[in-house]
Amino acid sequence: MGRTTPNHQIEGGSKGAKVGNPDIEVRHTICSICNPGSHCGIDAYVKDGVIIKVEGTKSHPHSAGTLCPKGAASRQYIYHKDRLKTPLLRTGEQGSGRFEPISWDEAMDRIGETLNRIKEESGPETVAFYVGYSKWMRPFVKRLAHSFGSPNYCTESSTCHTATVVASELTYGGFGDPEIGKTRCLLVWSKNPFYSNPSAIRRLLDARERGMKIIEVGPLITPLTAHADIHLRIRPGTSGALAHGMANVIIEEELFDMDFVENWTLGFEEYRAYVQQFSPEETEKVTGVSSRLIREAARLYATTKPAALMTSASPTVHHTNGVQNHRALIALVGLTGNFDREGGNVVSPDTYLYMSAGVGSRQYEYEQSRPWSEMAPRMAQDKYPIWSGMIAEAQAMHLPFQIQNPEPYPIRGLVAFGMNYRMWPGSDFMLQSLKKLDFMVNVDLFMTDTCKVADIVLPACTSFERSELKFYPEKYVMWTTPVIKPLGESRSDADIIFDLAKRIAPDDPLMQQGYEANVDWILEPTGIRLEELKGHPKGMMLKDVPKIRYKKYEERGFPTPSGKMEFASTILKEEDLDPLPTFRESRLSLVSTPELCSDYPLILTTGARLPMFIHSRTFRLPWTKRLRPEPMLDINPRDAKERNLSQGDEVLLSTPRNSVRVKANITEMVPPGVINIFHGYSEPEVNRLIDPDYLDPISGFPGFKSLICQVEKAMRTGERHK
Ligand SMILES: Nc1nc2c(c(=O)[nH]1)N[C@H]1C(S)=C(S)[C@@H](COP(=O)(O)OP(=O)(O)OC[C@H]3O[C@@H](n4cnc5c(=O)[nH]c(N)nc54)[C@H](O)[C@@H]3O)O[C@H]1N2
Ligand SMILES: Nc1nc2c(c(=O)[nH]1)N[C@H]1C(S)=C(S)[C@@H](COP(=O)(O)OP(=O)(O)OC[C@H]3O[C@@H](n4cnc5c(=O)[nH]c(N)nc54)[C@H](O)[C@@H]3O)O[C@H]1N2
Ligand code: SF4
Ligand SMILES: [Mo]
Repeated sequence: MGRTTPNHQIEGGSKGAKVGNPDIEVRHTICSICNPGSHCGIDAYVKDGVIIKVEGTKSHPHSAGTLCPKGAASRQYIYHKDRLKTPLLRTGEQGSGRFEPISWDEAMDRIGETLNRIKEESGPETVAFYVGYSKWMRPFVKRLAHSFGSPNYCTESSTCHTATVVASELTYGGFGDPEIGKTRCLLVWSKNPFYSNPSAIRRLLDARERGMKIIEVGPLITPLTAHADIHLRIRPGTSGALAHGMANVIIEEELFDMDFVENWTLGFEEYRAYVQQFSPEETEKVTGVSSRLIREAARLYATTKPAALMTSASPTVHHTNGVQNHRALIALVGLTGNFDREGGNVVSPDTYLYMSAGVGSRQYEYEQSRPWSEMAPRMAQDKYPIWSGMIAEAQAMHLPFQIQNPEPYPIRGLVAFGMNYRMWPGSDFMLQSLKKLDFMVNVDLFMTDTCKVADIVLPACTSFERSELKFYPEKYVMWTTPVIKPLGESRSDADIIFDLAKRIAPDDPLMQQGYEANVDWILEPTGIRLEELKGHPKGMMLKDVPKIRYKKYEERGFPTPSGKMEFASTILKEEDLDPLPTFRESRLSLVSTPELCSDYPLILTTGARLPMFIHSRTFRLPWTKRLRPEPMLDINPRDAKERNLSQGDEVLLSTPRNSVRVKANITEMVPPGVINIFHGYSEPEVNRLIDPDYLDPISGFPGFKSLICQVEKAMRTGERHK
């Protein structure tokens, strides 16, 4: 297949190599359009200060020269006409899009003065700080919020990843990634890395060629399905039941790791008793997966050693029962003795920004510049005590409620970096709430609909125009240097943050020293200095990284209250919640709300990733847009036939809350009875279909992936309006 294994011998210090044409220089950076798990190495061909071509950096140990459709369209992203070029002050009504350019000094002075005034009048907690999907600036925004005195730093991670962290903390005190190169069986539970994490695919397919077995769980057919030995096509929202069905087989047939269970777990007998009701036949009724496949998958996973579980940041926790569902499936890892074992799920603490490179940094210490005890309680801290106890942020899903119902204190000001109000369930409610703020700043690359409600909009630049620190699991580190100057007057988010710090966090001496001094402070335990990194613009391999150790729990126990892996959670019990990973139906489902079935007979799952789009961002780019020019929902041929639909027909997609118009894509990719629609479209705005309080009570995560709906051919007249 011609996949390349990356060359780990990276020459450092090769700065801006010249190519054949002496006017063109090849400079190195990273693409950060998508998630931190990718951030592919980029060779930017620069002529007269303009990028004329991009390629993947072949010697980059993580991405090995590969780029996905989004990264390949980088030039269209960087040079897009909607890029913000100057700071803007709103002069028209909120949403009108009328702004006038102002200078950086004026913008920053106004922001500083207004935030300090709100702090004086109502307390620092009444200013919230927010970061959207971009993650690179988070440590600095978080410290800024805390140094200002506000506990209300929140992020897009209130819908992403952190609920899986809560599930893992409750069960193991932390979790581990699959050791793909060494595992012999990979249980991929609702992840489509071909689309969502392309840089991981090379390793996965290499392992497959060496004989690794693959079990895929998820309702949709994905490119991985073609490589899977078994595909368990569950009804959305029933992961918990399926996991218990597999546990039932593993326990009944004594395929579990008795030694681990006996010595290192709490609550096994209760768990064993509980999963007895999930015989494969009963589980088939709940999940829609045949009892034969449940048995086969359970046996394959439990008897192929070592086996590893690959989970995702969101599809298993985007349910009103998400945390418990996720606990149920990760319990299989301990049950089969694959926790922190070679080729299993190996625990390795994060180095920096969600990436583990085998060394430690001071990121978390850096972010918490003020202890919680010296700040007001976070918004919704009491509503989500478990999530708040484990995640050092405020739950952003509560932001619109806190704005609308200002108890015990209002939110008056908001400083946002890359906010997209459409990612909230009940996005219209979020938009209305933003309009009630006294003052809002949004920093973005583009003039988005969220920017349009802000009082001041600041132009940020892309990863090609800034410097950032990036660690990779291949024990590789980069400090990027800008390959072109920031467009117009746009600036790096970091420059904006440290400029703001001068005005609103004057008492934080470290922040007064500027961006690079702060990065050096974070890096201290790694022994690397920025000065050294600057000499390696292509990045460098880390030296003296300690060898991976397995079964670390044998030395110090599990970091849970009992010191063991907890099938029955001590913390959940203390909070009067089900200690076992109990399976419950989603709040809206054909089973839990049968009275709604005749009007809404279909299951709705939103947000399965598409390879060319990332959330709300890449629709603008001609290359990526051409791959799916119009928004569509996916519907199975059987359901389409029942509705007399043809490919491309306009339909009305309705939930009990709302309806939207969209075109139909008829495909076997979705099973009968399930409708799938991408979440990042501005029109139709899918999240209007979902109630803003359709949330998991433990994590506050939205139930984006199990709802009920109806699809009808759109009528020219007589549409149903709700
Ligand atoms: N191209 C691209 N890449 C992305 C993103 C993007 O927008 N575009 N977003 C990034 C982000 S923020 C995230 S969180 C990740 C997500 O990354 P992934 O989790 O890999 O992506 P998804 O496509 O959301 O979900 C994967 C699979 O979950 C299954 N699934 C859907 N509903 C359910 C359900 O109810 N239960 C279970 N058990 N499975 C279900 C479907 O079969 C689907 O194929 O992707 C990241 N990467
Ligand atoms: N229905 C439904 N809703 C969902 C999901 C789902 O599956 N279904 N998924 C949820 C998940 S998992 C996630 S992660 C969220 C997505 O989270 P969002 O935050 O909505 O993601 P994006 O649209 O990628 O980014 C938001 C903004 O950040 C801007 N931006 C990009 N780079 C930078 C930068 O470097 N600096 C600054 N200042 N701004 C930048 C972009 O231009 C964009 O306007 O959506 C959630 N919402
Ligand atoms: S996978 Fe694509 S979007 Fe993500 S970093 Fe790589 S090239 Fe960029
Ligand atoms: Mo996400």
